[in-house]
Amino acid sequence: MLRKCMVCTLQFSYITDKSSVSSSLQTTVVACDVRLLVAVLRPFRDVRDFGSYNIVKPGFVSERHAVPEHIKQPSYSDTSVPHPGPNEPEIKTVAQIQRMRESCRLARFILDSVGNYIKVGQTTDEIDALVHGLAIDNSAYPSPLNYRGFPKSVCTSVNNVACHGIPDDRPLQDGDIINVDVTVYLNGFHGDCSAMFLVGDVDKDGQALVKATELSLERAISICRPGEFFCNIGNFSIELVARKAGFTVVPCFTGHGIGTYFHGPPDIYHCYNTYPGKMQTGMTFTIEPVLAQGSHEIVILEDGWTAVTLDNGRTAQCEHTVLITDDGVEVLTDSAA
Ligand SMILES: [Co+2]
Repeated sequence: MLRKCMVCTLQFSYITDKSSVSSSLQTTVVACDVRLLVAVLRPFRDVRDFGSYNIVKPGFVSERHAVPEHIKQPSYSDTSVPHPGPNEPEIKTVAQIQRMRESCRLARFILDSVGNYIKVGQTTDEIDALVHGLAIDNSAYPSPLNYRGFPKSVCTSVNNVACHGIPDDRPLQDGDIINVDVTVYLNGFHGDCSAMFLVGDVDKDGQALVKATELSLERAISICRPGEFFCNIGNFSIELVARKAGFTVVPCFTGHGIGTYFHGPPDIYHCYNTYPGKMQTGMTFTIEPVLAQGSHEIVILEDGWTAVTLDNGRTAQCEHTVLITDDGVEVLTDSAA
């Protein structure tokens, strides 16, 4: 989900009114100064620093696929505007949790099925058709379709596309890394997961990026339990793994609460943050870090969705929906679930 990140908020307060920035934030403001300098100098940097891969530009987007009338549709399927979610993180009942399990299991099944077909020459439009067909065949609505106007049934983000890539006619190339993000709406509940796939021979830098991203998600899940602060997902797991591996966390994409709504509270920040609140038994939310090879700065293209890195470095993302349980956490979108 796209949000204005905490880091950007700090930059903004610096530009408009320096005196309003408290002394405790001075270090961050200095860091912003350094980043500004890096941004100015970046055009002189050689893109080959990031390894061997193709820089992706959006292609032709085909017509969206139809959804048969018997499929239960979410609030936004016609209007593109979702009903608001709850104001606070929701504690789910046993019956609601069972529904979440079913939608999450289907999302994972579709993601795994599509992953088996990914190969050089396949277009992301073909991946979209597969995801759409599998959702419909299983009586589910592909959640991204028309969510705030998103034109297709799945997000496919390749190489320098950080998030929310729109499936199009670009054939996958040898050496691409691709994130496929599948969400389905089944029996009134959304289940959401994404994974990275390596296309053909991916260079060492790309492989290391994907590995670190997967590890950061694993670490984040490992700290989840009742009483844990949401902010520690970013502070004590994902940032540490990313930095140790030499990558940056892209702050503007957050995990989110999920249920009868696609996106709701809590916000799950993957970067250093002070987001308030603790996990409680019965909460369901996603964790979906995006790690970048270079700068964390992102540009949204004219289509209003495709988020690319400013420096053309590659990114990787992976995602699970989790349930907080009395003794820890259950990964609802795990392959084995
Ligand atoms: Co998500």
